Amino acid sequence: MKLPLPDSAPIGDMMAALDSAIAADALSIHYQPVVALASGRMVGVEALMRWARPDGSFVSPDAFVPSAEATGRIVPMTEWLMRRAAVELAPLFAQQAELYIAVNLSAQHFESERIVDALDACFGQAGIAARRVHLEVTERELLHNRDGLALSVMTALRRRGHVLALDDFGTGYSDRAALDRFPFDALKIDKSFVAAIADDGAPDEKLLRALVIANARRLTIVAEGIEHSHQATALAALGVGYGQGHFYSEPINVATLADYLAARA
Ligand code: G
Ligand code: G
Ligand code: MN
Repeated sequence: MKLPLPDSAPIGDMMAALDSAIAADALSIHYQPVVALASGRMVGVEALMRWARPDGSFVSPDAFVPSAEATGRIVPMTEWLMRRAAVELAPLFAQQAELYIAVNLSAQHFESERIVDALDACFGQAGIAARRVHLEVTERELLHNRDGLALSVMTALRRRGHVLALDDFGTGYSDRAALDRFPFDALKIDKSFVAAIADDGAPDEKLLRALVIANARRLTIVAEGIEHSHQATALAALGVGYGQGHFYSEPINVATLADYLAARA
């Protein structure tokens, strides 16, 4: 298999290349800081999978995560990510008692209880408490829920102390129904709502509606895709507690993350 493949390569080719990538240790993790909007303090990171081509560029997760999900590889890949992240972050987490990591989960993770023990095996063993491991899931992933299994997996995760966040809020068909059916603690406002904040800080009607929904359920709100200071200011004024985006930091590797934290300590 010749790399790099175009992002539009057929799924079989993509998976064969991905298998070689795993064998060649070409997967890595970038972490995007999440900050408290009022103070600018970093509170956590979102872990984002990266697949490096030999030339140093990255295959977009949008190109390989869907095929990994379709072929079942997302489960071992996520377990690899969790194990690696626990090792990479353990020193930082020991220094900064309040930091959390958010991991993106897929539909398959809600088809068995395997994820509950996998989280403990990866993070618990590394001394990272469950409350410091947040799990992000989109409404799309939960649509596949069969026999109430997703609900029991989520309930088990919460009982262990994990924090559950509904990702990409506002882009699903029935995000509100997902909030009513499943025990979420937090909601991540999709970047399209943040991008729609006008230069004068005026929010879009849809953003206001999303905030009403979140506040009525007392959910923690994290805004995604903050690129400009006026967006951060407007979101903070609207009562949004947390945010992430290029304005604060792009997703970065663990060494850069350590520098970022040191510079802001
Ligand atoms: O940085 P960005 O291009 O990283 O990510 C693109 C998309 O890929 C996002 O929707 C993100 O949630 C998804 N993604 C990144 N890493 C992972 C992962 O480890 N697991 C899953 N399921 N999705 C991921
Ligand atoms: O779908 P999810 O929210 O998990 O994925 C986050 C995605 O958003 C990743 O692809 C990440 O690289 C991207 N991202 C992070 N910060 C910004 C930003 O400020 N602007 C834009 N457009 N994308 C961002
Ligand atoms: Mn996410």
